[in-house]
Parts: sequence; C-alpha cells; structure tokens
Amino acid sequence: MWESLLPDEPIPFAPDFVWGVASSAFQAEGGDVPNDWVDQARRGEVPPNPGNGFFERYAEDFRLLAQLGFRHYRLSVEWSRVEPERGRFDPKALDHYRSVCDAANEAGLTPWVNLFHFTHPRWLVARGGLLAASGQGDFLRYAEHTVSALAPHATHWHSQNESMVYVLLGYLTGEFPPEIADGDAAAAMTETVARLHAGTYGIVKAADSRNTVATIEVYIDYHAEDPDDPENVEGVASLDRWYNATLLEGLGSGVLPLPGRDPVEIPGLQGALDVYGLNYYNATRVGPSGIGHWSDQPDPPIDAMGRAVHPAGLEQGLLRVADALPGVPLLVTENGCPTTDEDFRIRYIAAHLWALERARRAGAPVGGWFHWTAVDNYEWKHGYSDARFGLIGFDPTTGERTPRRAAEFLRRVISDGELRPEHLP
Ligand code: IFM
Repeated sequence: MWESLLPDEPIPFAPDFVWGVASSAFQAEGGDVPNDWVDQARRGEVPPNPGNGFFERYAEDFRLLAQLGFRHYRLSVEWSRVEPERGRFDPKALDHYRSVCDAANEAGLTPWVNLFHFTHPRWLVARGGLLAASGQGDFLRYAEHTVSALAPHATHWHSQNESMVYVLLGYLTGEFPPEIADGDAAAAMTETVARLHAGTYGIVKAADSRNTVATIEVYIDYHAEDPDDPENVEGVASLDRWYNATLLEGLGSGVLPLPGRDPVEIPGLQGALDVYGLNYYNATRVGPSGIGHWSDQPDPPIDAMGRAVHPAGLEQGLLRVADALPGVPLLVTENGCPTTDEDFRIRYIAAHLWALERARRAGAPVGGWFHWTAVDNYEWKHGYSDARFGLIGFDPTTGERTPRRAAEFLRRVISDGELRPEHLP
C-alpha cells in the first residue's frame, strides 16, 4: 500500500525552510458567533461547533508548536466577531486578534493572517452575500479595518482561504453556504474572488509595502473516470481549466478567462502576490458515476474521509504553478490527513514531503510546508469525528492538549534537518 509512496532516501530541508501549521478561526474557536455556520447548526443542518479551546489557549498552543520546531502559524480572523453588525467594528475582537498575533510572535512563530475562511457574518447573508451589489465594498471595508488594526502585529497575510474551493462548494455544487448550485453564479463569484483578492492585496501593501501576501488555493488533481471517453476527458479538462487555471492566469496576466463569458480585466490582479500558497489533499475522479477520489494504485491507503492517498498530485500541482508563475516563490500552505491512526498520519506526511521534494528537484521553488492542522478542530460538515487532522489531540471536557506521535515525528525531522527513512514506522 504505502511502499511506492514513501521516500527511500533522506530528504534534506534547508535551515530557512518554512515549517508551519495552519488553522482557521471558526474551526478552532467555534462559539456562538453571528455567522452562517452557527445558523445552519441551529437549524440542525450541520454539527454544532463548541471549538477546541484555541480561543482561550492560543498562547499555550503556540508554545507547544514552537517546542516541536515550528516557526510559522496560519490563522484567520472571524469576520463576524470583528464586525458583528454592518459597519460596527468590535474593538475587543480586534484586541483579541492583536493578542493572538503577539502571542505567536512571542513564542517564535510568525503569524500568517487570513481574512476570509468560508464563514459569512449573518448580516452579510441577510443582504445577499458577497454577490450582492454591496458585497465587495463590505468585504474591502472589513479588510481595511482589520489590516490597519493588526498590521504592525502581523506582516504576513492572506486575502482568502481556497477561493476556488469556496466558489466550487458554495456556488457551483451548493454543498457549503450560501448553498447556490448555479454555473452563472459560480462564474460571477470567480470574478468576485479575484476582485476581492486584488483589492485586499492593495490594502495590505498600502499598510506597509514590506508586508508579504500569499494566495491560498487547493490544487485539485482531476482525472477522467473513463480516459477512453472523449466527452468525459473534455468535460474534466474544462473543469480543470476553470478550477485550477483561471486564477493562475489572472494573477499572471491580469485578465480572467471565465467560462462562457468574455475575459475580464481585473485592475490590480496582475502580480498581486508575493508567494503562491498551494494546499493539497488528494486526487479527484470525475465521470459517469459522479465525483469520487482517485489513485493510480490498485490498493491505495484510504483516509478516514474515504479518500485515496495520491501524493503525486502535490508534485504535479507545484510544477504546474511554477510553470504558470515563473519566479514566484511557492509554499504548501495546507497538507495533512483525517485519521485516528498515527502510523497512517506519519506516512501520509512523509509521502507528501517526498512529493514536495521531487517537485523542488524538478525546479519548483517550494520553500515551506504547513501542516493542517495543529489541534483537532471542526471539520465543517463532519464536525468533530474520526476526521481528525490535528498533530495534537484535546480533551473535550478539560481542553487539555496531547501531542500525537506524528508531532514527535515532525519534531525529529525539523531538528535533524532531514527526513530519513528510519524516522518512519
Ligand atoms: O478543514 C479544511 C480547511 O477548512 C480548508 N482546507 C481543507 C481542510 C481539511 O478538509
């Protein structure tokens, strides 16, 4: 199962390799905040989210991660905490996020602050969301306010998390709020996320031109279920062009090639990034039987969400971005797996670090890797289940943290400066 996926030689990591951990505000903090996921949970449509204790224990978590050798932490700001009513910003919430950034810096972790990770304030939903006429202005006002409140405390930023996943699940398949399943809405939202990114990039750079802005997109390694069926192959190719290539092209040229629409020029989009952040989990099969996971192996390892492990997709995604945006530094801004089996998690991580190394050897300028996630958190529709992505478990009653074996594995890799086959179970 794992043999062909694991490194059979040491993988060296440069002393300045960016070892990080990624999380998001709502997934870690939970709580009764005025956003759409809380409203969905109240209606019984998704599991409730009591949080994993990060809201109170962030400083302890940062110290623990620093002891493991991590030096970077991706967090996000919950829009509905900072702006609970349209135009009313809560100074206490901004103070809180300032303290979170300060605590990360004090522990020796660089905070990478993301402004949008899937959740919408209730008031925004009531006004028709980001596609409403006022939506873009609302987001940029929130971004401006938040960046100016946190900017001296944070120097590394993301405008949004996985904008194309947000469009795919929220506007094309309708699985996530705002639960729209409509091709036109998905095209309009693709344009909107690009405009929001360009606008936010300008805001972060205006606060301090030395600030770093990294995009974050999940690379989906698409495969046709029936490679002999030209219709299936062309369908998958056009899905791939829209999903994986639209923003890459927009960032390169400033012009977005939208499906079924005239290309649109987006002011400020061309070159609006200092680093490209690529997230990767697994490969996807699309065809007559629907959408599923994909692997080229007869008997691939399967994670707790039923997905086959296919590290080569990470290598391919990194090379593709390197080709589309020559000279732009790359980071893997999320990678990890849902499991309760620590041998599985360690092997998954090693197999993907090996894929990263292959991409690096082939010329992709990949300078770091963020594990998703630090402490187990709310995995959206899966809630808190066996879909555990954390390097650290927590006791739901006391909140007590317990690092897992994969955390110790990474501590050794980071401190040794290389991953050796003998580190593996
Ligand atoms: O939990 C999610 C996260 O919110 C975005 N990237 C993928 C993770 C694991 O599914």
